[in-house]
Amino acid sequence: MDKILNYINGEFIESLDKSWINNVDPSIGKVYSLIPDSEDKDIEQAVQSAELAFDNWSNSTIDYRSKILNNIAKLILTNMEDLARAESIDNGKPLRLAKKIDIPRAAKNMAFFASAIKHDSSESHQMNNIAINYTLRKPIGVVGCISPWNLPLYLFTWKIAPALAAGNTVIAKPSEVTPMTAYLFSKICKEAGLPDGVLNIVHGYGGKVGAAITKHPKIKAISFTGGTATGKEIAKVAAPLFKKMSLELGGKNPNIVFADCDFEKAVSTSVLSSFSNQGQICLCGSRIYIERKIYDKFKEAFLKKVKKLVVQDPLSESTQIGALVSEDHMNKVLQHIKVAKEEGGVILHGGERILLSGRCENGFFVSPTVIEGLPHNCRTNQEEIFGPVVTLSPFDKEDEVIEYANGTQYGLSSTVWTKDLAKANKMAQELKAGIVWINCWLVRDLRTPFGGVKNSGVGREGGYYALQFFTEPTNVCISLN
Ligand code: TXE
Repeated sequence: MDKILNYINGEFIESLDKSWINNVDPSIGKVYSLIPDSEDKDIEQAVQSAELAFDNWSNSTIDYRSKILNNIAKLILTNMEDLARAESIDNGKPLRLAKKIDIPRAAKNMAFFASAIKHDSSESHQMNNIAINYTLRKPIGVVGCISPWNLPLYLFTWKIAPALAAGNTVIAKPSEVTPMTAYLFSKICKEAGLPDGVLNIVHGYGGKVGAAITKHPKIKAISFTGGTATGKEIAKVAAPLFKKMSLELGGKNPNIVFADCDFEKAVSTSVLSSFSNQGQICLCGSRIYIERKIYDKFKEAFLKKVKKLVVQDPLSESTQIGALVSEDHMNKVLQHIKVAKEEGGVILHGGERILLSGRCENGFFVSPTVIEGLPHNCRTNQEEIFGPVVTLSPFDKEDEVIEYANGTQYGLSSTVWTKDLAKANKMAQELKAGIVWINCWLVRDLRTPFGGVKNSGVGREGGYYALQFFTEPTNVCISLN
């Protein structure tokens, strides 16, 4: 049985208690590896090594840090096949998706911030002949990065790259549900020449290791992606300790389709925004609002494509829908479908677990599910399901659909389909969301601000926003007299 190890002070070690957690392959429903069941004392060990490494790393040149991050990016691409296969086995996502999206984006995250740090700058403010101010931006110190299971290496590196580029040392925790690529990444970092102690990866349960990171007095900033409920827990602990927090939380994103849209593109992209990664992307458009006059036409065309989606062994090249990430999560999604039926929803397609034959006979597969006939304020349209489940609802007027779209606790992303760009820009003004895609979905420029409003989070990741988060500004004012 493979044993995943912590990466602390450049060493690959077990937890101090030498206890283990089972790691399950969701496509076959069986334990296939073990991860360290770490706790506070393992975090203490990691913080000590991060503290020791901080001076040299933070005082290193930008070119040096950039070179190391680029070495890591190149090694991720060199190890693409192994990393993609590991990600597919650990998460249940199609291997094709891991190869096309997850692993290339992890490399891109490292390369992007290797470049961004070389082009970063800070401002000065002149007070005529009285004084000149300049802003110093210094690394914070030891920072914590906690990431979820849906896009494991993609979101893990999305936090670690800017933290390291800015000169911080890092205590990082991947989800205990999908730890494998974080472990392989730690070996890549060692091979890339990252100095010992600069990055420390500690595996284990969120309530133990994640909580230990959040409360540790020497970890001065927390960058977290995960559920809104967990985000609240983290904020409760970190806020009184005056830690900086970046919280990327849940979403319940509206996908708004007007009659004057590019119909074919709206339908085909909506299939992707509904079911990519088994609907386990915080940016998925799980509430589809369709202008009434094309409702039936859209429903028919959408269902025709959904029915063709291949739910299969994630390692098979033809698979479009893989396994959900765990048995617990599958049961959570199936429970949401049960609630939808109780609320009066009509299941147009799917709605049940799929039992495959052969290798994946015990895997956690759920059919892509399409539901109509629900009011916008029911639980199914209010709560994040985070699985292959979408609802279809008609609307008549713009102000009506704006009210529906904004009518949840979340505000992460929205998608709008219309050829009338004046209308689209008016919608973007009125939608309460951190990201609005117009006639596209998941088109990502890493320089842009990434994050949500309301219960979808606090702060923004991406580009200089991330480098600002991982540094503290000091204003220096020099008299000119
Ligand atoms: O997230 P969790 P999970 C949503 C989605 C999903 C729900 C839970 O609804 O069902 O969140 O998913 C660590 N202190 N999203 O279980 O529990 C945990 O170990 C510190 C949306 O993955 O929030 C893991 O490493 N850390 C999201 C990380 O937090 C704690 C993507 C995320 O775990 C902790 C994923 C604690 N008390 C899920 N408890 C998005 N916006 O992309 C857990 N953790």
